[in-house]
Amino acid sequence: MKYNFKKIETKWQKEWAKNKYKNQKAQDFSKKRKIYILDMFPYPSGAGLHVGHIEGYTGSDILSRYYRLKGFNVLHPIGYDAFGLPAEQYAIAHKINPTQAVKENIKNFERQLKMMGFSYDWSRTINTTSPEYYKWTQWIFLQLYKKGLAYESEVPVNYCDKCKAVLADEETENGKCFRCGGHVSRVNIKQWMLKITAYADRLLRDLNKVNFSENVKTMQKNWIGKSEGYEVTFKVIGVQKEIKVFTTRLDTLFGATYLVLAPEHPIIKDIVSKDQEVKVEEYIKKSLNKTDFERQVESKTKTGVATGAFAINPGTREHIPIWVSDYVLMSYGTGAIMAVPAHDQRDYDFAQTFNLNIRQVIKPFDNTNNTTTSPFVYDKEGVLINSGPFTGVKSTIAREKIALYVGAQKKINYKMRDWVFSRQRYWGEPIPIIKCPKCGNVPLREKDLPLKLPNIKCYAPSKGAESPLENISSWVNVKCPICNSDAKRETNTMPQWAGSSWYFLRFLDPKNHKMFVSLKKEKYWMPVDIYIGGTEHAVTHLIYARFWYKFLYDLGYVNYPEPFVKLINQGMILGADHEKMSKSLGNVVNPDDIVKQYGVDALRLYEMFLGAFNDAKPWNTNSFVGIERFLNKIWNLYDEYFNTKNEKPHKKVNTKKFEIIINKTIKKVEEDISTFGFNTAISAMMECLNVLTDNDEEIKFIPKSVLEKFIIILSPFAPFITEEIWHEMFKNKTSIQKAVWPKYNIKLVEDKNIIIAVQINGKMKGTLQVKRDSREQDVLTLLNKDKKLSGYVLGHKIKKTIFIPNRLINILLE
Ligand code: ANZ
Ligand code: ZN
Repeated sequence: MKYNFKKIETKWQKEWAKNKYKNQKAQDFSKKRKIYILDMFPYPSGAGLHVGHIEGYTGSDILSRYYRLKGFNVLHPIGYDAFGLPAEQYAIAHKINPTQAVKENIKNFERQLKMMGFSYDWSRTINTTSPEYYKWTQWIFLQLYKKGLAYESEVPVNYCDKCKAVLADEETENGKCFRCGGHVSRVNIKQWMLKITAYADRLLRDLNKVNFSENVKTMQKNWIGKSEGYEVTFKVIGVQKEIKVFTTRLDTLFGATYLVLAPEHPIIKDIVSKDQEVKVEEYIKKSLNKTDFERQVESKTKTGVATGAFAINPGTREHIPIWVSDYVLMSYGTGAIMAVPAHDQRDYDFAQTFNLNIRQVIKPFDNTNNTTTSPFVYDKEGVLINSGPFTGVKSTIAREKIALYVGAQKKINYKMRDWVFSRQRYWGEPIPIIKCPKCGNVPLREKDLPLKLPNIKCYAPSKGAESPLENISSWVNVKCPICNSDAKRETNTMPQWAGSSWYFLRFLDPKNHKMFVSLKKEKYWMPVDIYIGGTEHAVTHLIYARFWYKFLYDLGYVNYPEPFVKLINQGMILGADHEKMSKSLGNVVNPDDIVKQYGVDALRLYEMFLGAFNDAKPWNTNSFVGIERFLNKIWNLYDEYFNTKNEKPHKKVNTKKFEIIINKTIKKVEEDISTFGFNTAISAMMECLNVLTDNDEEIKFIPKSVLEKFIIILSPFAPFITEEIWHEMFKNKTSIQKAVWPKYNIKLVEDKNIIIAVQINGKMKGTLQVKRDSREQDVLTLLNKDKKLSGYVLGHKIKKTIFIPNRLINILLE
């Protein structure tokens, strides 16, 4: 009989909905041990769930179901991150309101998530675009504002000259507008900023407190980009001006043969010589249209222009030329560098292009001859040469000595910039600020939150560097809450990342009207024990969320220094062609189609069996055959056992092998789940099933408890078929979600003989195979029989032995 997944899965989908998913509800303050298992909540796009979502969500669902069976109080919530550009673009394209579009998309997502049997606590669902939710996003913004961590600043943005509109980075392609192909230039506009740099050091340091992959930690470290060096001052000749540079290699000062300023550097106009003025101006104009990213692209040919001015190298006292080049960024350090072409590749390329002086001042430790001309840029540590009083000093030591000599200051710089927190868009959280001509920026009173988005007809980006909200005069024009004069609302909205920076806290207390989360519930549930999602959020979201959480911690609203204890990254599921799934390649797999053809359990098992959880892996429809066979075999086994009448003739069957395999499998599945080895857990269950079904004659003699245990350990992976068997064959009245994870019998699992280590005087000398739980005396007897090992002891007196059963014996000789 073939397993009828369609009928059975539909039945349980309805049944679970009917009892309001009560078995997956998390209990606040339960005495049971808590575990918070969090998915990165989805962006509800029009396309519905992607097979990549299903991969991560199945993994977290297996964990959640497993820990419930283990007796934990599991919190496993889901919600929707629905503000942002894609929803707005979808709404513009389909000529519907974004609110409406989001509503429809969420409905579809929820249908699919429930179809998949994901055991979320559905009573805690949130949606970042609902006013009850974004009230608190706005509230957190106000706290940041009050602490001086939200401020306004002129910042360059992408601006399409043709559309006359501000573009997000992802709306530009190679310096062209994605909509009209027009030229994109950089213009400065006033933007809201969040001072995330104030947390740079803690965001870096506290990476020690969390269990993220090395890969993610490195990405975060690089993004924060801590750099320790010195600031040195160079005097400009002929004018009363100084140029400060930031360098990590002050030891190379005697090799600094010119200075370079970023084109935006304000000092340029004060120092440029008459004859270079026009050239310099032209160069500056050209480079201002490039983004910082384009300017940093490594290329051998550097561009630049001389200012005609000179500075004094404070080490050598030489006069060195001052240049302007866009490979120096205004946004880092001081916007000026001392160039050391012998020891820095970019400086070397620049010096080559413009025929500037190159002087070697560091030689490698192992290089004895004093080569002053080197074709290679030597950028490592070494010993100083050509450096006056510092010649012969090690580079690492020379830095401090030279700093004293020239009066340079120690300085720490970060690559990380403050977070640009405003968008000239409709579909985001309104920023709760009123702009009063007399009082300046006035924050809304907390009792006036949420500040709702007005319903408008046209939410396309407006012409000019303004938000479409600018045109809604009834919304924009207000009285100042302080002085009652005519004032205007801030019309920029928050970026896509705002709502996701704290959503994991709202799940703990989603209906609280007084606070974003109660301190007590926060204390009970946080931190998130396991966070699962793709690496595409390794920086951005994961840094923003850590930043907001630390900020709330400093204000005393949350209880821990870090929000996420452990982060697990699922690997990307590629198309069958090994390419990233995309509409344009036509290799996208629709989960609804798969479910129709093979069923939910099959899709869940298939995705988990495809490969290691964190590896990238291509889709391969052929492998469904094996999964289908597995499910049918399970069904037939239980059907045969429970539903066939004809007892087999009585012959002696040794059931010990069934006991052994089920105990081994329980142990293996348990270990694999706790290390996210879902694919190997499934293999182990397949092997177990093979043993159980090996001989048709014997099926009737399998102990019922073995079959029961098997169905329980399979249930986190395949919740539908197991629930059906649990009810219809084992005749249970409650859900398999209420079952208890079976304990394995260690005696049946472990092999009788084990290997222990043998040490003589604390040094490892070999190993011995002994019976499990052997006593010290037995081990010594065996050791004396061993040819090699007995040799170490023979003729010596034993002073003492240290014996750790099943692990080690250490013999100390006199
Ligand atoms: C002299 C020097 C000699 C440097 C040498 C390096 C090697 P990180 O580690 O990234 O902080 N630099 C400083 N400010 C810059 C800016 N605004 N734009 C472009 N480059 C800048 O790198 C610090 C080094 O990058 C600094 O140390 C400076 O070059 C350059 F053998 O100074 B160095
Ligand atoms: Zn006012």
